[in-house]
Amino acid sequence: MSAYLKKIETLANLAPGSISEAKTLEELEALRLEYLGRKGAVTEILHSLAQVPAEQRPVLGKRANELKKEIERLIKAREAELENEQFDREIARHRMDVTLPGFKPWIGSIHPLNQTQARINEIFFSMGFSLAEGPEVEDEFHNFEALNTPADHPARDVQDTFYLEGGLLLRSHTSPVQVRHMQAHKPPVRIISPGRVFRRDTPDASHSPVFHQVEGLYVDEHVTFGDLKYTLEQFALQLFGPAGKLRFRPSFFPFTEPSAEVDCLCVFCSGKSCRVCKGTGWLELLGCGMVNPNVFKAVGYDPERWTGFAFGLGIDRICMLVHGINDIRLFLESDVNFLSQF
Ligand code: 2U9
Repeated sequence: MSAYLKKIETLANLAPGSISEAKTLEELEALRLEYLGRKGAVTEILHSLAQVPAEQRPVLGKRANELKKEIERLIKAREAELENEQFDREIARHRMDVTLPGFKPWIGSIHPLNQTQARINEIFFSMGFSLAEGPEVEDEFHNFEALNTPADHPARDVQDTFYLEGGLLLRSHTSPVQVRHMQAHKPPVRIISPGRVFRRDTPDASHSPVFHQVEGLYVDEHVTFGDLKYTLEQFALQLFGPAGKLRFRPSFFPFTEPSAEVDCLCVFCSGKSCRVCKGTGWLELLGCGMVNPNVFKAVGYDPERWTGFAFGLGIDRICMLVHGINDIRLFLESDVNFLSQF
């Protein structure tokens, strides 16, 4: 065998092993240069073909070219393998476990008081009432005077009301909204006024200096206590379902005469007596009555022609009843753990 052919066969034996052992693309590139580069072993063999006797050149030249092609093919194949391995490693590095529990997106919720207020509004809207709103800072006329609550009435005590400078105060109920509405509109009137009210109470589980009311007012000719009863009974049925049975007890408010406090049959024990109704079988729901003629006089309505009923309820209290919440202060604490339950 000629020395030339020996060189070719030595390379042909060596190259496949060394190429398949290349561990990285860099190592492979070094091998490519070693065999096929400008000064590479295969290139040198091809160059030195000129020194081979002319009659052997076609056979040896063919064999040398085959070797070159074979090495090129092996390098290409190994390159593809190494690239695949690198790709697999990348994938493994970024792999995620799709069986892991996902992150729950943080979604806000509507405050329970707003939910309860929206529900109460909806019920009265369905009965033809519309919304009336007014300022939280009021004067003594609209908060007390016009509501037949004279200057010596205990409700006007500084112990009960937040007084501001200049004869102003934080409204202690939403009734002044109705007073303003009547001053601005002729009867008939069919409004509800939900909103925030303020009283100087020491906070505890059932008292808060800031709480929420919905009051209602219905004024027309020939309005009776029967209309009031029916309206509130329908309200209770819509709010609590068939369990919403009412009981009216005589009471007193300066702005209504006659007046009543209204209890709902306990929705937790159906009147059998339980912890929520404190053994009475009844839950206090709201206060109401026929609008006192003095209130009509104060807003310029003729009390001989117009009659009306009014009612007031605490949204916080109803919301606590509906959801079994035992502390009114939770509504103002902005505790996400509490709020996100609703
Ligand atoms: C006008 C005339 C009369 C509104 C009324 C009540 C009875 C009542 C309480 C319920 C629980 C307040 O939030 S609470 O503490 N309210 O008992 N409110 S009658 O009477 C009015 C309102 C406006 C012009």
